[in-house]
Amino acid sequence: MSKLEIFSNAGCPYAQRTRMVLIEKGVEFSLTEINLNKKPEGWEKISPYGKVPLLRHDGATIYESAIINEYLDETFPDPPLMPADPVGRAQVRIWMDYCTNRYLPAVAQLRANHADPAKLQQSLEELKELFLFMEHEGLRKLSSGPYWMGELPTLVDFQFMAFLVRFPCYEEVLGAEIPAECTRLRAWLTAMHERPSVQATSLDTDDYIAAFRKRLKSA
Ligand SMILES: N[C@@H](CCC(=O)N[C@@H](CS)C(=O)NCC(=O)O)C(=O)O
Repeated sequence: MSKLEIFSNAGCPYAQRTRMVLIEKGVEFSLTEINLNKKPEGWEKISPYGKVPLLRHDGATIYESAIINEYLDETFPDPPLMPADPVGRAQVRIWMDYCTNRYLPAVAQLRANHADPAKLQQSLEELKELFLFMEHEGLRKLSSGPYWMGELPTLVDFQFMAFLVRFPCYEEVLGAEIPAECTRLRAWLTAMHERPSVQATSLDTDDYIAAFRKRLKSA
């Protein structure tokens, strides 16, 4: 098998997405840990955006985590992480887009408003609406679980999970919560936490929380 090389950072959720998919695929790879506070000399020549994750494979350089993950799924089709039917694949992409363009901006708003109680409350309400939408328009309509699209995980599960493993930061520090009526979402989270790929790539929750507090202080 030709060599797969991933440039990563242990604390980066985007890199975690890709490491989870590599583990799910069971492919061999070498990992180079990049210190993002002191990037190695010549890094800009390796990574066009200066970011992790970045994959090198067969002489190609692939970057942007969601694109890397689709590349990995096409290159190593077993086990498949995309549904076989075009509608299913479209649904996966709709919810991956939701993660990037709706969920992530909502948690960014929470962080930005953390010091203003009224604005924080408003951001918490907005996040709650997003979770309810994920529950009712996504999970409940698409499958009976345990994963987003049914009995087997697909790319959308890893897309979200890299961020949901960090959700305890928002619960503990900012008082966010996944509404009790989001039973499918909660069961999804439990199922995802049990996957070896998630366990192998996640840090300790206390470490996430400590890093989060530091990040808010320096914001
Ligand atoms: N959209 C990118 C985001 C990647 C990203 O923001 N990576 C961060 C670490 S979590 C990074 O490398 N930051 C370094 C920098 O921007 O200089 C992806 O999905 O891969």
